[in-house]
Amino acid sequence: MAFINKSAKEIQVKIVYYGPGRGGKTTNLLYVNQKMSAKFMGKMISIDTRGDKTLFFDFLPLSLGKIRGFSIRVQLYTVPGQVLYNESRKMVLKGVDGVVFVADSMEVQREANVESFLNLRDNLADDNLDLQEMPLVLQLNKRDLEGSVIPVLGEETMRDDLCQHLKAPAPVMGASALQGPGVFETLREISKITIKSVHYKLRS
Ligand SMILES: Nc1nc2c(ncn2[C@@H]2O[C@H](COP(=O)(O)OP(=O)(O)OP(=O)(O)O)[C@@H](O)[C@H]2O)c(=O)[nH]1
Ligand SMILES: [Mg+2]
Repeated sequence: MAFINKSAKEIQVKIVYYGPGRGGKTTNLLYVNQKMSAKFMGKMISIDTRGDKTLFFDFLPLSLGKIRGFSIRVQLYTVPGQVLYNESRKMVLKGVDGVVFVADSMEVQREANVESFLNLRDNLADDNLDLQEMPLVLQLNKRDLEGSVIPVLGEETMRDDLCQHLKAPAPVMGASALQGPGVFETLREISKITIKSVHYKLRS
């Protein structure tokens, strides 16, 4: 839930990285944690992981400077993508202000991407939130696999698979969370549209 402290001049927003299991949500946060200057970051916390599977969530708090005199604090969370852990996903989603949907470019994950996107929509609806109104960035991750032996989905196909469930298209970012391209672009975009939306909501 966005939090504005007018006397301390601080705005805090919650951004959740959502998507199918092994799609690269945790890898996004690890990359940010590795590359961002420590003075803009708190400690990254991973609650309950098994191998590279998140069982509950990861958390990374960031300070992104000031807008109109207000300090901007952004809390990044990841959900566990494995189908089994829906209750944990619902818990992590509570009070979300913006979502990065991390889709997996591997062809074998085509259905899992769509299933996870519809699961996001349903879990938001259970909390009286509407996916159509949620600040959202679609990240097409693992683009580094293009040209490798692993069959990869075309960006258009992935975009269409997801955007057919949206009334208005969302920003789409190709990325490789493992190598870095697209990670900060995604973070910048989701931060921008989330803060804009929170600001707008609080004014009206
Ligand atoms: N080639 C490639 N591998 C990636 C990329 N991003 C993540 N991976 C790999 O995919 C595997 C799963 O990544 P995670 O970040 O743990 O995936 P997750 O979405 O957090 O998975 P859950 O926690 O189970 O939901 C790891 O072995 C990563 O190294 C990428 O951009 N390219
Ligand atoms: Mg994870």
